[in-house]
Amino acid sequence: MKSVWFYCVLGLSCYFFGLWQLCSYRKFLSNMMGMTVSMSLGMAAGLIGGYTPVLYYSGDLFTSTLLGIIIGGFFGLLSGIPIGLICVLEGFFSGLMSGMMGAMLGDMISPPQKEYLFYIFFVLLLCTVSLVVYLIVQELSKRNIPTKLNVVAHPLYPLFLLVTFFLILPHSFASGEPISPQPIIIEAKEFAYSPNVIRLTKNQPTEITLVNKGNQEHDIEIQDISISHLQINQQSNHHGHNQYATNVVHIHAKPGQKSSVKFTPNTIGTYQWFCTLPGHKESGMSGTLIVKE
Ligand SMILES: [Cu+2]
Repeated sequence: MKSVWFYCVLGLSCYFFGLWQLCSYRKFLSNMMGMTVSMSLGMAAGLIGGYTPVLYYSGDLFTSTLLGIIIGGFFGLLSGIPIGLICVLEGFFSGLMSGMMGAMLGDMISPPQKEYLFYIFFVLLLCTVSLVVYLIVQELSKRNIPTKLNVVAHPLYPLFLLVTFFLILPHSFASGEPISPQPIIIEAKEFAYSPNVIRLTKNQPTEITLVNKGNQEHDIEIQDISISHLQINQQSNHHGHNQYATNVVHIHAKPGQKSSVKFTPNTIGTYQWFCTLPGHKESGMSGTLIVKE
């Protein structure tokens, strides 16, 4: 996930450039314009800033949202400082909101999609900063003050932005690679699983399908495993809902049927799974799941 940091650093540089311009030319902006500009800057930076904790606390919605609020609020507050106290307050709350949105959204999507969302947030931030600079340039030109920032008012500037966006487009996004989960198929019969050892990669979406080739009902239960984005796809099941985060994976299939679940394992380790039907585990229906880095 190196490229995520790339967008973060690039986004932060853009933000501080915009903030610097806002500080330098504050006196040429009306109060209304100053407020709007600082709030937009705070919100755009809050989105990307609030999103970063997700890189460390994926699956822990509370921590990532809390940190998102703090980081977003900080950027919003910072954006309001050049304008005044009211803007500090306004910026703080708008940054807080967008930080929270960024963190929540970031935690709900699957890891390969995170990069795209970072990219979108970055584009949003770059556009906001460009617009801020453009507004400043307009005010300066009204007063006939020469500035090097005129470049953003150049007709070719949108073209420059387009080329930039294209060049930094996430590679896999540009090549159209589908974001598909790693598929695992486990067959069950009386009283064994095949295979009975499976290996998954941490933070990579997975789809496990249980194919029941036996004459009795069978299931797979993996307990005490930290997972997120659980999606259950089975007809005859009382767990027929989507859960955000849990620590149990349960797949159940009637004789001759199959069921599948999608989830993302969050921590490395070795886990045991087994069939919960009475006596099946003891008869040999158990297996091992290894989650590696
Ligand atoms: Cu069984």
